[in-house]
Amino acid sequence: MFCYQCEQTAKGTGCDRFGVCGKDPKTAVMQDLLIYVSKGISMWAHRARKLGVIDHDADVFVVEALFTTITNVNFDSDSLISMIRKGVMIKDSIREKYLNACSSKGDSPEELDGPAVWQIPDDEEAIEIEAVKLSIADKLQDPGKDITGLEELITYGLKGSAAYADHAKILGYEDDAIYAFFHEAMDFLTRSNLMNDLFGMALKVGEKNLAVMELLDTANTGTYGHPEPTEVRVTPLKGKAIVVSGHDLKDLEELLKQTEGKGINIYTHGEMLPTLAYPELKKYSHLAGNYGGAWQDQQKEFDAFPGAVLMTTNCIQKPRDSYMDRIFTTGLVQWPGVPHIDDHDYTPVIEAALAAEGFSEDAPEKKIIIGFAHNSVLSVADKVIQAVKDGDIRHFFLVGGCDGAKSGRNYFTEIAQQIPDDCIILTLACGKYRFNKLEFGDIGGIPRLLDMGQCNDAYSAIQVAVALAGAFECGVNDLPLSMILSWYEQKAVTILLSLLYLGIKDIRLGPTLPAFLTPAALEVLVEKFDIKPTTTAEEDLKTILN
Ligand code: SF4
Ligand code: SF3
Repeated sequence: MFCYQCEQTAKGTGCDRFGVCGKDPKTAVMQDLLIYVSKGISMWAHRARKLGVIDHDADVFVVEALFTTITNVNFDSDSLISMIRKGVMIKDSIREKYLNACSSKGDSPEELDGPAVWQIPDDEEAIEIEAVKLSIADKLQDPGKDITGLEELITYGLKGSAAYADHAKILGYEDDAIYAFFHEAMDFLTRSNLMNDLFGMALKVGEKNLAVMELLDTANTGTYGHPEPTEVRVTPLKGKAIVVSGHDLKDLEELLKQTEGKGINIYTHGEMLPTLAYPELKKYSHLAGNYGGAWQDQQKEFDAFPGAVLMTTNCIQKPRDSYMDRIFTTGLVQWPGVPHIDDHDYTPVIEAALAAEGFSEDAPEKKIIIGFAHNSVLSVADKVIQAVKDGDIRHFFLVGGCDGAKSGRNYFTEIAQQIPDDCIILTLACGKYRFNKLEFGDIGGIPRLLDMGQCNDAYSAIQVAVALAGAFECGVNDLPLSMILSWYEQKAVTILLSLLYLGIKDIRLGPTLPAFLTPAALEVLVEKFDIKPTTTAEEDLKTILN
């Protein structure tokens, strides 16, 4: 196996024996093979589309396959093999449709090879041998590290976008142009490309991801209303309990409906925290608050949680035996031996919660304020703009992104703490748990810490930045705004590509730079976008504010 798609990759270079995340070699190569098969589907789907043939199964499969291979989503090689088998059938079917469309138009079909014609061996051992042959490890030799790194940058960006497209689809929001782009980009990756073209495509992924994040924003706000500033409890209440982690709002809603009146409190965890600010979700009185912090703390937190645990989307870690009988996955998340909930039937989760002890007493009350997505922030834009003009607000910092286990991530707590009192901190995604329970006070009634939501709510941050630039009649790069991003997995990659597509410069990225970007690729990013690694909180603040 070889995998270097996330920030915690072994030795900062690549996991080659076993994933630091817990991914075993078989799962790793099956994930690579799933991407390979998806490229085959896209090669045909991209060409078929040009002839007016759209295959929704092919569209959805490629998006789900990309999402499935994101860090900490699917650790179950058997389920991956089933997906690969299904993918090969979809590939053959879209190929047939393309050939038929060509013949009815009197066109001669293109002859494709590689992933387009790959066939799956019958027995599992042979599949594994093929998977090893087609994995990333081989590509590092030919076409080499520079090109492979950029191809992977594009692939990881697509993976991140696919997660957002999947969430939107679950709420009934789809966009054909977005599906078309996934196929176009996956097809592009099957060709030999020059570095410049690869950079161009990476920025195009960023551009299209803006459309995907907008679609998801429309899906979330269209279904559950606009998040509103909301005080939420971050300590548990006495009683039976279920904690829900991940990004999928629909899963939470269905669980809330099914637990109504059952005497079970529902808690959010990790990236589910922002849901407590959506009108159509917070109306449920048994949505009691948030429990715990970011994903990497789950093992000790779920261990101590006296109820059932539901993992929607990423990020799951190896469950401890202590809660193996009360943890469940849903959506594309899978862990071998963990029951998977299909079709939103949460009966087993509810039964496990009722069988568990529950909290024996109320913990001391502690609350934080969340819900500062674009609608809430822009509704007080006049006040914010005036405060900047009056010199009451000196600078805005966007400190957000993923969290992770590395000790270098203390940087993000330190910088949030050291940002001067006349500055506003915008935050989003799970990286905020490094500081979101600290006191930051306010500037003339505007809270100094504005939690904009999940990672996909980077869309909100961009909306706010663009609106501020409009009000001050300048470009986003001329605003008193600095972006300090923490990355861990591939959704952070796609957000970074979106920011680069928008021409945003001077982004500080940490705690380490991606292993898949070689010095040659980094040189281009530094030259074009002035992207910088984080240093120390003191040093970076000094440079930014001087
Ligand atoms: Fe290693 Fe990250 Fe890949 Fe897991 S996802 S195998 S930790 S690089
Ligand atoms: Fe966090 Fe996984 Fe990336 Fe949605 S939950 S940001 S790491």
